[in-house]
This record gives sequence, structure tokens and C-alpha cells, in this order.
Amino acid sequence: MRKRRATTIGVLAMTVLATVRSEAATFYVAATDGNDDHAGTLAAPFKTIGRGLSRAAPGDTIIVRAGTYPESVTVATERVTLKNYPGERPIVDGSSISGGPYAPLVSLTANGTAVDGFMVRDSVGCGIVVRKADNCAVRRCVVDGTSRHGIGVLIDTHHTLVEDCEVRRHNTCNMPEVRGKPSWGSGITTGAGRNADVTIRRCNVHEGWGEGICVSRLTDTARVEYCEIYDNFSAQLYADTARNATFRYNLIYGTRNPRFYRGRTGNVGGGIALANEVKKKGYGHGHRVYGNLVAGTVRQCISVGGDGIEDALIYNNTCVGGVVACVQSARLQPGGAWIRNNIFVHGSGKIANVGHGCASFESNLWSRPRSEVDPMAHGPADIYGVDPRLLNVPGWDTLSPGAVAGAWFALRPDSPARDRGLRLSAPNYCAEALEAGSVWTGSVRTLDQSRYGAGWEIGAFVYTPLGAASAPRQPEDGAHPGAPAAETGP
Ligand SMILES: [Ca+2]
Repeated sequence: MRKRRATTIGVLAMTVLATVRSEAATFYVAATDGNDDHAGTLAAPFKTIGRGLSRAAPGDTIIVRAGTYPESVTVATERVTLKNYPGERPIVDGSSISGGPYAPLVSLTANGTAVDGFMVRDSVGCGIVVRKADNCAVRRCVVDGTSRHGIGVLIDTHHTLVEDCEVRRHNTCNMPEVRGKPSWGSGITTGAGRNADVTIRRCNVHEGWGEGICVSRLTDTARVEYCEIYDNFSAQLYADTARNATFRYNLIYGTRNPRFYRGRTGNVGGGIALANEVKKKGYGHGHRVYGNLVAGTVRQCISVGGDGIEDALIYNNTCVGGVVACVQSARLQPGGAWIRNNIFVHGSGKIANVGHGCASFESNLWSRPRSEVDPMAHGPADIYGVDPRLLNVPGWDTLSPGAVAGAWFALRPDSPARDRGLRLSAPNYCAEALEAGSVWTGSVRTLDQSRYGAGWEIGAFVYTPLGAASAPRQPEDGAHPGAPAAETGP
């Protein structure tokens, strides 16, 4: 009896394997020499992505060769992956496709679908949108030139990954040339419904006319990490009417490109902002903002406010240039935000809108004298009126697009921020010891900061990947590094 049962199970397993194997087909598409009457093999590919998708069964893969595809693409079959041919970059081109203002050029609308390795450009609406689907992924895509969102994670999506993407020239409807009826879009956005568990990782979002990355309307639990975000018209990184957003280890800056000024000359879009614009009850709480590097965003490095932010922990960030705009609102009570262990370096401009009882400040380093910092932002164990001795002392006012290194934010050995931070512990504060390989160009480390002495540092902790006992390399005083210090062997 036992033997017979085992045999039955064995046969069943073989049947399942055989069934899966026969279902997981791969189709090929090539714009240059394909034909939709072909069989869709590598030797005889289809011509259009749409033809491949029409043939796809759950679990299939469609591999697309280099070429331009003037198609609106919808992946509506579960577990279908749309992938570039290795080493080639197919282009989905929307310049001849009409549609509504938010119509996506590429859509993922079924569970487990993915798009990987494409360029998506010139959409009259959005670039790539995941909508009403779970466990989807957008990987290694370049989205260039969209009237609204570059990449959107919208309406009841769960467990979404957006990884290693570049998004640029988004929300072109708000370009200076066409501005008039502003309409809103972001480089990468979540929103328009109850999304949960979104990860946006190692994406480069720049030179757009809306927000950079926005975790928005009714999103619960999102992580934005290791991204590089610069020169966006509005906030570079924004949480609005969301909850439990984690923003960590992002490199954020403005280069003062007038193409992206918001209004008056020099008004570079803000850095990180937390708000609850529509005052939605149950949202605006639980955000964690740590380990971010923000430079040259002028108007604000970090903004907290906008009706009902609660339980926001903002710690160990380094902000250079800009001001902390902390907007009072009736629903933002003292303790709504805890702002600790951050470095705030300011130029000659006024430090505006700080405090107003909306946040609890402690153990921050301010480059300006105590008398110039809003008393509402004073806290115990603060450090005032000192240069934090970051690696890149000159040069913050002349940042160049795509040429800012995280290592520039490293503390020099004589930095007054070393061993002066407030010790923060789990579970409220993230306690991972080591993070490596980020776009910061130096490696990243938070909280376990014993490398620079036993105490905890103030600011986002960046070290250059030298020997264990080494401090950041120092350029010659007065020299603009121009690039991260070269690594030398221990
Ligand atoms: Ca230390």
C-alpha cells in the first residue's frame, strides 16, 4: 500500500513537471526582420510585441530584440515576462500613439508579470504602469519623456518591485514651454489606490517636471532606497497621504539647472518632504527617513508637515544647503516627528519655518550659530555653529548632474559629528549594521558606527571602502575632488 501510494505521487509529480514545462514557452520578437505570421522562434520571430503577448500563456517569456516598437503594450496574462534580448535594448516608442493624459505606454495588469530591460520613451501619458496586480516587477528599464508619470504603481497593487530603472524627462506637461494648466506626475509614483508593499530600489530619477519619486495616496508600506534623485521640479522624494514609508540611503541633490526651477530663479525643487495633503485619517504616520544624503536643494532639505504627520522618525541624514521647512498644521502635534542625529549645513540664506512645535529635535548638528536656528528646533545635545568637516567642503554650490558622489558626504577624521550622536536602538530605529553597493559610490553604514570611535555619529554615515581602521581619504584642502577618492589597498 505504501509503495503504491509512492508510485502514484511519483507519476503525479512527473505529470505536473511535464505540464509546467510544456506551458512555459519562450517567444521572440524582432522589429527589424520579424513577421507576425511567423512562429515566434528566435530564427523566425514575430514583428510586434502585441503579437507575442497574444500568444503568451501564463508563465511564458517574450524576448524582444533591439529595435523600435511603436506599440501600446499590455501584459495581461499572469506570470508573463517581457524581456530584452541579452545585450540589446528594445525601444517602446509612444510618439505615434495617442491616448489619454495618464494612459500608459506599457501596462502590467496581471499578477506576477514583469518588464525587464526596455527603453520606454515619448509617451503621451505615462511610461510603465502596474495596475491592479500583485507580485509584479519593473527592472532595468529606462523611461524617457512622459507627459505624466514615468513609472506608476497604481490602484490596488501589492508586492511590487521597481529596480535598477532610470527615469528622466517625466511630467513634460509641466515643462516651462507648455505650462499653463499644470497637471501632475512623478518620475516614479505609487498611488491612486490602496497599494501595499512597494520597493523602489537603485533607481535614478532626474530632470523631470513633477516630483522625483512619490509615495502617494493610500500607499501602505513602501521602501525607497539606494536611489539617486536630482533636478526635479517639485520635491525630489515625497510621501503624501501614505503610511509606513521608509526612505533610506538615497542620494538627492539639485544642480541649479534653471530648466527645473519652480517659479523664481534659483528655486530648486525641495529634497525630502512628508505630507498628508488630503488630510486622510489613518495616513501620514509611521514614516522612517534615515541615511539619506541631500545637497543643493535650496528650498528645503527635509520638510515635515502638511496636515497630520505622526510618528515620523527622521534620523542620521546629512543635508547640505537648503533649509528645514517644517510646516505647522493643526493636526501635527509635538512628537509628530522626531528629528535626531542629522547634519544641517546652511549657506547664507535664512533658516525658515523650522519647528513651530511640530517636531521634536535632538542631537542635530547645525552649521549656523544657535542664535540663527529657530528656537523651536533647538534640542538637547545639539551642536551649533560648526563645519561638520565633510569630505567635499568646497563644491556643494556647483554640483553637476550625474556627477555627485556619496563619498563626498563622509566625515573627515576631525569632524565634530563623530561620536556625538544620540544612540538610537531597535525596534523603532533601524539597526542593520552594514549596507554596501549603493549608488552613493562609497559604501554606506548606519547606526553601528564603531569604525569611527565607539560613539554614534551625527549625519548619514558614509565611509570610503578602505581598510577597517581607515578614515575617509581627504583631498587637499581647497580642492574640489570632482570624483570620489580613488580606492587604495589597505
Ligand atoms: Ca563612532
